[in-house]
Amino acid sequence: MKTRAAVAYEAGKPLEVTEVDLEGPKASEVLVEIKATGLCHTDAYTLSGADPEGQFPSILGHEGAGVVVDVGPEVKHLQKGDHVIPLYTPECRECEYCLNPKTNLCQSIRTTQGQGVMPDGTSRFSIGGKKLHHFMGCSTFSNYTVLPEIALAPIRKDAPFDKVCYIGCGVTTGIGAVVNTAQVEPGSNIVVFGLGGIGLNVIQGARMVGANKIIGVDMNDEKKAWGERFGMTHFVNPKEVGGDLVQHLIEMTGGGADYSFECVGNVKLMRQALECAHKGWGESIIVGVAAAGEEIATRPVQLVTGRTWKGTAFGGARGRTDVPKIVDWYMDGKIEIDPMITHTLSLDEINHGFELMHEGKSIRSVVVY
Ligand code: NAD
Ligand code: AHE
Ligand code: ZN
Repeated sequence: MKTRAAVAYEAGKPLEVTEVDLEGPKASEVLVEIKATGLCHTDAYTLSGADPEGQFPSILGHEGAGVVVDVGPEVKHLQKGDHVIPLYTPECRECEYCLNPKTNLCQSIRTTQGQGVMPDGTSRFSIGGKKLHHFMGCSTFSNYTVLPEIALAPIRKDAPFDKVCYIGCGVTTGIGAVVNTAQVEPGSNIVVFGLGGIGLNVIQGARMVGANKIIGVDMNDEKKAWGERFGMTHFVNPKEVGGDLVQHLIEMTGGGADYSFECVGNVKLMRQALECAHKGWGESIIVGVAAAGEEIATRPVQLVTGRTWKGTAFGGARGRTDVPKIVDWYMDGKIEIDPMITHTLSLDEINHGFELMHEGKSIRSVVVY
């Protein structure tokens, strides 16, 4: 079939919206009509050329929601008409990782996913007979896409696609980092570096679990009001801190953060986030994705004296199990999504969405097909 998609032909170049060819689903695969997709900073990161797994030409996008329109042979759990959210972290429920309660990182299709192809090693997308790569196993910047069944979470039919698509990455990553990875206890003091589409969800997750001080750190003063809107209690712009930022945060938290979260992808901030964590027990969670070649550093004594450095992917969530629950949280008013979706665009306007992101003017832009 033909479908409209935004194609990333080359690193650092705008996407080109065009008609592409899409092959139907093979065994254990599902054809999905994507109704809406968010634009995450990770899409911009890969488009920039800094992602060692970046493949070109490709169809980016990994924060979608849509409807099953066809299923391939051997599909067991989904049928036409089901509403779904694509999962860049699938959940096969069979691999060594899925069977270990300590991780959400299903590895059953991770290798081919990173190569930009389906689990059988081929692509379903092409243009003029030339192969286009899939991205993060999702490629939601295409109106229709094919995914393995294990990479789709079924969701309730009354959930609005243009809002719950954000649960496909940003919402789950931020809230999950708090609830699953850090397991923040009520009364904890937390520091969040970067108040974008991920950091604000860390903030609302911290509010949800009853954190005490929720301190947001961002270079953009406009993020102060955004943070406060979702539960931030204090705002710090590093440019306005006279002395050392880490010392300042330690003083604000009365000895250090119980939990800190780096939601930017900057290795210097990762160090500051670790070092503002409380001696003896503070945990720092890396959420941001840093470019190839970047490395983190700290004095080992920071860990010797009881701080823990952790990372999280997709907020530690097991998608097929947890995503439907997060959709319920949204539908029940337990978490907010609507105010964070600052811009709704057509597919033709997708490059404008990336401009808004780079200019710091959006929290989330969503493309509605
Ligand atoms: P975003 O662009 O919406 O937000 C980034 C924020 O960081 C902005 O508010 C910006 O002003 C702020 N910032 C930039 N430099 C700063 C600095 N030096 N000090 C303080 N604040 C600074 O991005 P996003 O969509 O929220 O994504 C954030 C990061 O999380 C990205 O690296 C993205 O790739 C990553 N991410 C990781 C996962 C995961 O599973 N681990 C999932 C989604 C996104
Ligand atoms: N390909 C990148 C890694 C990027 C990365 O860490 N991705 C996160 C999700 S970001 C979503 O917006 C992730 O899921 N990581 C787990 C994994 O298996 O990659 C690089 O730099 O190599
Ligand atoms: Zn993302």
